[in-house]
Amino acid sequence: MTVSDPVVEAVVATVGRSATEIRRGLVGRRGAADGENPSGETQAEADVWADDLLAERLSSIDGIGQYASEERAEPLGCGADPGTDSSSYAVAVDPLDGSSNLQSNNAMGTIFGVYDAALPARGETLVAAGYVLYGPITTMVVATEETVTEYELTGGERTVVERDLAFPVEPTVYGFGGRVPDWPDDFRGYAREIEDELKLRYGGAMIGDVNQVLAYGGIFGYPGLESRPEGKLRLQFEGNPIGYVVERAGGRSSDGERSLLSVEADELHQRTPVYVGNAELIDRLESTLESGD
Ligand code: AHM
Ligand code: MG
Repeated sequence: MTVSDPVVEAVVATVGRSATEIRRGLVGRRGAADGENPSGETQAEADVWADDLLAERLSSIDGIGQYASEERAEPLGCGADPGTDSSSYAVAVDPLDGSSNLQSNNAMGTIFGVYDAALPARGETLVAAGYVLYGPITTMVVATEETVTEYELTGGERTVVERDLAFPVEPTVYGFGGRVPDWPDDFRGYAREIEDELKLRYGGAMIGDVNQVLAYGGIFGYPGLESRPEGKLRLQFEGNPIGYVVERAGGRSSDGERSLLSVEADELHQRTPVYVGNAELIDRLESTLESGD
């Protein structure tokens, strides 16, 4: 099943084909690279390598005017400016989400968002978003204006495993990032309630954790912390694309007050608290944070 917009289809096909190579290329690249990313985090060799590979391929697609990633300070201009040319899109990528899991050999992902605007941009300008999950099987979830589809990836080919992916009605699992003593009191109160209702599943890679929430129903969150109120995850590369996928699948996303897709984008690497999951759980979270209980 292909995506109807040819530029989006080219992005999806490129990420899908590259994923098999990225997975193979992780062997021997688990160590730290010399530099830090623009968020001040240590980069793994694999982060830098996957970014270079995706930059080269995605920036050569006709109709892509900007390539931006968590691993590079500025967007790469590679065609007509998506801010002024309506036939040009920008693509934002987290080449290896959860790359600290390389050390322990746990799940990781690749995230992408296709924006009909110059970056940084609000999530409302996304025309498609998705992610690859490097689990026991390599899968890809793609959300467009029309639908959400899950594929299995083998040898560069993508095979549909689920059409019209939708949130399970009954929530089952939850995962919250950050250390409990660093959580603000109101979020801690909410988390205590959730602990009594759902089962903990947290693996340290947002894509692995969000994919479980999509499969079983529930909530994933990386809250604003006492030590860092803006949280850890980045709006352009993580919050927006995942918010788009979750909302297209019938769930809700939030920064604690509003949909992630309506958060104002001021800086390319800006961070945001991220909450995604079944709508009623996100509604409840927003009411709790609003009342400060
Ligand atoms: P990364 O994209 O640089 O690897 O960082 C983001 C990751 C997310 O995948 C995950 O939700 C979070 O960081 C885990 O952080 P923590 O180790 O604080 O639980
Ligand atoms: Mg990430």
